[in-house]
Amino acid sequence: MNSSNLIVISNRLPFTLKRGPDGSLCRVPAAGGLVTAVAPVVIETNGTWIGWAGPGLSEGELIPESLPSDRSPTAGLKSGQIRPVNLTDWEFQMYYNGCCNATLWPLFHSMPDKAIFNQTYWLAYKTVNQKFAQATLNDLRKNHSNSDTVGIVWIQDYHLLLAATIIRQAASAENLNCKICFFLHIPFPTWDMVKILPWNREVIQALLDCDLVGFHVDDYCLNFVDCCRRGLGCKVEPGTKGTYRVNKGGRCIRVMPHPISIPFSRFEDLADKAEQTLCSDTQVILGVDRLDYTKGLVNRFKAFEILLSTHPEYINNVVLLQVAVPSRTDVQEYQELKDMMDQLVGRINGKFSTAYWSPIRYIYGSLSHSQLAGIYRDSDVGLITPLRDGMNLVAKEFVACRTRKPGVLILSPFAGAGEMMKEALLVNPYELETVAETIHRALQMPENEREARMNALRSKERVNNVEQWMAKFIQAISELIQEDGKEISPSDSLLVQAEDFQGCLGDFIEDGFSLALLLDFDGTLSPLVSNPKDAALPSATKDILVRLSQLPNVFIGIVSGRGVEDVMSKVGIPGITYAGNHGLNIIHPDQSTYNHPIPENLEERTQTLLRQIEKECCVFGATVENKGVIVTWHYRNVPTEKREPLISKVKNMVTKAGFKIGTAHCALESKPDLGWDKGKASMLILKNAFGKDWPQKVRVIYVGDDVTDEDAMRDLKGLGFSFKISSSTLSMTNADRILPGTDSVVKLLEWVEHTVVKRSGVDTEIELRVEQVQREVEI
Ligand code: ADQ
Repeated sequence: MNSSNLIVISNRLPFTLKRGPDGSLCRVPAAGGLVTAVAPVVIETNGTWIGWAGPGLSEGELIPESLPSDRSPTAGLKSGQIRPVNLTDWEFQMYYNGCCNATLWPLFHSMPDKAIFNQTYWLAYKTVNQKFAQATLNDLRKNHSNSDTVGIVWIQDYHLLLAATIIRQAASAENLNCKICFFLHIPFPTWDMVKILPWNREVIQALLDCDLVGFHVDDYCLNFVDCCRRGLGCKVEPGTKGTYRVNKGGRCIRVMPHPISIPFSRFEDLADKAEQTLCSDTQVILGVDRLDYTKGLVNRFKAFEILLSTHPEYINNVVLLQVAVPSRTDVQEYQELKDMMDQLVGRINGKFSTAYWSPIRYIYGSLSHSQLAGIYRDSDVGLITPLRDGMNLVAKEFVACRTRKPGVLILSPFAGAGEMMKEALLVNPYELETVAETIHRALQMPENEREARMNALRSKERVNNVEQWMAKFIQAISELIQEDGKEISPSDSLLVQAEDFQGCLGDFIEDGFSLALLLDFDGTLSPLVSNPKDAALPSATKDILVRLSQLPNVFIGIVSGRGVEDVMSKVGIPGITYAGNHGLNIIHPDQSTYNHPIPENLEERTQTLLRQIEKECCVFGATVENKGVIVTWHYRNVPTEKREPLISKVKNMVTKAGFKIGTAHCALESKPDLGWDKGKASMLILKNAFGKDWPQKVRVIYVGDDVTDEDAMRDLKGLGFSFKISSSTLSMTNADRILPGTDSVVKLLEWVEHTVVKRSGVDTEIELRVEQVQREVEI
């Protein structure tokens, strides 16, 4: 990491803050493995740690320096290296308790029934990701603007899935020298799960705005690259050392399995020094977890109950010691789990307890690492059976602490650790009888087998410790810098390559099908301009549309909000379909027309409204456009500070006159509620051109940039493929893909032309060959 600084972004800072009796703040160090491994590198590279400081820090208050007595890994982190991000109570509630823990956490653990999908949560999540990204950008601007040193931004976990997009867009625009990396601490689920998330595309796209993405194990990498392929149509290739390379927008994103671990020797030391904690007259089965439904505690207790019923010899002789740390106590699912656990413990203890013995000892609380080390060391069986878990560090801590006698580890294969620690007894936590039998096997396991299994586990974990995890990251990032150079490549959203279209449309444009291109005009074919009258079709776009219109089996329709005559004269290509006024008026290639029925006196009412808007609201550069039954008021030229009152005034007039309000780019429209839109018009155009069964005959590509295009994108979903033009990949849309601007539409049209010509070329070749064969047969 020569000439680089490490900038870590995590939901929380690597310590908490406590206010003393005199009102001053002091740091309380966190002792997790991540902090232990990462903090020294942040310190050594004079890097930065960005995170939420907790509710204790007031706005503008400074982070205190560490106390002289602080021996933790973060002690050397100067307060100037820490950028606290402040969250309001509301943000914390919606972003953390809401989106992170009630939406993403259950879904990413493949428990969609527990997930809540809520727009407000999601908006708060975006806002908070924006805050973290801004804090990062401030740091990059200060230290890495046109600089030789690379800022290695390392985003941690599911709280910050969107931050990379915001960072990359600004960094590429401002020439900030950085590489963006991401590490996910929880599982990355299958595409079937991911697509349940209404905002899945934004999430995948944002991860692809990184340079390097790490997951604990290969399974999660495979799930992720599968989502890139199936969700965004990316090309994926195998890389070196078990990595993958995802190609998107001309960039290559490295995806690597990167199993996290623990500071092994620290746990070993703690175990050596820990006091005797457990008495030795009963065998102890140990569970240590945050109280979380993913950790499988209910199943574990039920399996233990089965063990006591099927093997009564354990009554009075075996104890299940469960330590459960209170977690996310504000979230309802967790409160319900707590109640369920209390009842379950009560029921099982009530059923089996004797005068001197109870089967379950249940600690609802946190223990220090040295207390934990003692019980890890002195228990007999580690029972770690999550239903789903990113890695699970407890399994590794248990192994590290077996310094006196081997003990047996029972582990769920649904934890990342299960993929690495094959010498443990692996058991499916959903099969309760099998779990009970596995506990029995562990309790009865001969010493030799215990020793062989535990020795193998310990020697592997000793090497694959968290320091090695950090070293692997540094190695990967150094290789990446060497390969790519230091400069940040532009954001995906600014670059579209032919291969991207091949990925998403390659299979869609099939032989035997015609192709229909339905295209919006302003902002799609022609770049947006301040006066709509000045909009023009660029000559390159026109040339390619003309060529496409002459190809057999290619149909073109222009679907615009402009009046139909207007858009027809702007495009000026004969032999294609034009739909104006959002589809109210259509002119087919044979010059036949469709005009949507309009109620009596509608035009008169519209003209009255038009005059009123003209008189009262066409000030400060605002103009009004008369489109018959649609009136468009443009405020693009109105100074920003003068817009708000005018917009409300126009909205009021439109509603009072009994019309619907439509919003467009710097424009408001008054529309009659005719139950007609670009979607319905598109259907009509396709039916008219190809008949009722058009979906069996034609492949439809729709491209638009406007809110009114969303109707068509929604109606064509599943029947065609749509692109939305938007400068933000984080915008909500019914479209299948987002394209960044009108330039990318030209690339799309070029790709379509190339593909269609190539295919018909191949067809012709085949026909020629068939003819030749037939001639030969005749001779
Ligand atoms: P967690 O879900 O928190 O972490 P885990 O990996 O088991 O799960 O880490 C828990 C940590 O909390 C351990 O270090 C353990 O010692 C500590 N702990 C547990 N119970 C405790 C108790 N009663 N008292 C004190 N400490 C206790 C997330 C993912 C995991 C992933 C880690 C790291 O969900 O899958 O392994 O991040 O990436």
